[in-house]
Amino acid sequence: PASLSYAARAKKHANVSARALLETMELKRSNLCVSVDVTSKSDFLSIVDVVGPYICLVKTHVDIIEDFDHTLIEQLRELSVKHDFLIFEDRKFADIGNTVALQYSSGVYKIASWSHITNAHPVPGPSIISGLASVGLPLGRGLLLLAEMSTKGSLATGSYTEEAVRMARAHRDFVIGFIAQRRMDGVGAAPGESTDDEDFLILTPGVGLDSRGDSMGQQYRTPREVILDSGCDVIIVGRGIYGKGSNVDIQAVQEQAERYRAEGWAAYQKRIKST
Ligand code: UP6
Repeated sequence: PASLSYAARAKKHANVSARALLETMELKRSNLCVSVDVTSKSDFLSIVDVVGPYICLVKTHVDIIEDFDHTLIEQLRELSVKHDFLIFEDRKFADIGNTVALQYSSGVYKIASWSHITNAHPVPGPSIISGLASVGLPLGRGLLLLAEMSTKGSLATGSYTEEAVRMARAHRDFVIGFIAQRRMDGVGAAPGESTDDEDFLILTPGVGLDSRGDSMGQQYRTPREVILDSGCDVIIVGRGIYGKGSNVDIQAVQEQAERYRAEGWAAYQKRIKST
């Protein structure tokens, strides 16, 4: 899949959300997902509105918003229609099937009702996928497994990563890909097992153009390293776009979104031409 265009992959993908994401990427010429990790509703919405034209996906941590109420979700959905992007709640589920099904469907946030894509740690084993699928699959949602992390000293390496890919391979109707730092094609496959027909999307956090990390273990690579050298599909950028201070400079946010979109797309074009 690394050498195929997003459009060609969209045509073949069986999952509704994966297909919609790939189509949006092609249409908007964007493999940029912005991670909007701010704590006020008004900052959140103004950032989403200004980056909207440049992105294929918005990533949320809805539980960090101080003044959350469901008008936020309504406005986010309106913006997703206005600018044509999908929504990814970065919930990182990690519990038993029954509990994650409740956390996904219910509570204050009702994530499944508005988030096209969410993610889970594979640590509980395959039951986390069936628990989430019982809620998400009838709604046409997609799940990403965290096969690797961007942080220094991450334990998600080696056989853990391989097991994550095997778990996904057994649930390809609902698991559409991974949070990872590189392509996972064929990872963990048995000798002689053909994985040619699988197409997992790789969404990659830890992306920055002006910094190599933060003081809390985050590590950054450039869009080119991520998309061209490592074969990932979507760059996830947070502070590189909305800044670090408490005051959001909306003009600067727009400029950075444009810049990251252009970098990510150029790296993708180079990749599909070079293979
Ligand atoms: N994230 C990572 N690394 C992972 C998984 N998820 O950074 O391995 C998430 C963080 C944050 C975003 O929860 O929302 O991606 C990265 O933000 P940043 O670009 O501001 O560092």
